[in-house]
Amino acid sequence: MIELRKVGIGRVLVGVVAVAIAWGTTGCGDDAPTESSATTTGASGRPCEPVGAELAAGATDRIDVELADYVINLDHAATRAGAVTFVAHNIGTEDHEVAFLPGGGPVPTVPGGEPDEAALEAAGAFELEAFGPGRTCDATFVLEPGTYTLFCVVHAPDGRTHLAHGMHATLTVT
Ligand SMILES: [Cu+2]
Repeated sequence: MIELRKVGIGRVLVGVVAVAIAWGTTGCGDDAPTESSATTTGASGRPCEPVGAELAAGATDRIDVELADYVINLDHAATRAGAVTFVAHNIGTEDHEVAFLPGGGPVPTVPGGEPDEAALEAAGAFELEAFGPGRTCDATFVLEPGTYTLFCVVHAPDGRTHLAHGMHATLTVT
């Protein structure tokens, strides 16, 4: 019950600050690359769709996030509660996203390894949508204290998710 209550709080928070990118509303995890609309030299794949730009001016921390095939590296993995800007750099060769699971721990999956969309939605998961190699994309979220699992469930060429290839990290918010 305690876990459920925590998740409920996270969901309310997300509902306030990140309605537009709530889990399950955007076809997250779709692996089909869209036609490139790159305007930056060397960039490809999906364009960046920034999140929370209106919150960025009030951010109290900036975390640089490197997205590689298939690793998420945070330049620091602990921060304070409040508005936090994530500057995500896709240095890999595939599209990558940054999804957040409030409460931390393993990302729920269904048999076969696909993300459990219903469980993620119930947990208040939210995300910076996938964007292509060579791109940098910003997302600002208001974070409550707690642990968050950051992960990517874009599909690799082998059909498995990037998460299944180990693409996840942990962020601690105090
Ligand atoms: Cu990825």
